[in-house]
Amino acid sequence: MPGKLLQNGPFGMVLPRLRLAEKASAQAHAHLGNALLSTSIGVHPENVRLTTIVITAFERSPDGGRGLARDTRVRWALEEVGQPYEVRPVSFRAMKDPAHLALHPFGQIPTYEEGDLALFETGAIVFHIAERHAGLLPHDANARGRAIAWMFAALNTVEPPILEFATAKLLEGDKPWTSDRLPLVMGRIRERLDQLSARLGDADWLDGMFSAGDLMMVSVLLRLKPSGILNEFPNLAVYVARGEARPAYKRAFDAQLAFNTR
Ligand code: GTB
Repeated sequence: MPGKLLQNGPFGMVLPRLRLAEKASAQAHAHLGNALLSTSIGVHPENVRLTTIVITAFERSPDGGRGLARDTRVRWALEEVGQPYEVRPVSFRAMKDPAHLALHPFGQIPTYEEGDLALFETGAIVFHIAERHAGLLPHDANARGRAIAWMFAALNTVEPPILEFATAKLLEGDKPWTSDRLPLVMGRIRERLDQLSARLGDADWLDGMFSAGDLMMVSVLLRLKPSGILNEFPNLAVYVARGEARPAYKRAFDAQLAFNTR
């Protein structure tokens, strides 16, 4: 169910997609053992939507559609829970305009609009989606708490050195200190990957069933794929591949690729 370039009126594309939402919801309920009631047609009331979800994405992602921009993780979350969405492209210039700054104080993508709710920050957006729809957070309160902890770990503990690497290499690659700095940054990444690898062991996912914690962790680790460093940690490389193999990820990836090559 690829995200759609915004071109419909307020309720466009929503109802025809209910069948997919219904299927995803049923799968999610079976998957996580969610005890919430379903309607007679199998759609949980939470998943019946009359408001279109609209996210923003780069008008043209600098990665040309390799899925590294952060709208991909939001698309993935929406695909996992079977929620249709539309995508509004934003140019680099428009990102700093007052209209976009009203949605995102730091002038970035992605943003998320749903009726009168507007969100920024992918952590908050994915958490919101996971809270509202079955499929990304376990029903058991403790397991849910641990899944949320993994979301924070991905964003607060694992992603920072990865971003430092991207900054050192892409933005400051020509600076005189880069050759000294890069090995230090790589060392910090390796330390985190080593710890993560030890915790994951030979499990499929970080804590039982696939959750929003895995979605966020895989999304963060994907940024390292081109560097080859993930291959030093075979269980993490397989973990990332397992995430990429999920049908919802594939749909999200394909949608952002189509969007960036339209
Ligand atoms: N903490 C915020 C969140 O998680 O939502 C960070 C959002 C963010 O960094 N957005 C970036 C952005 O809008 C796009 S995703 N940048 C424009 C700006 O700041 O002016 C980061 C990104 C961009 C490009 C690639 N790429 O081409 O490989 C990968 C990731």
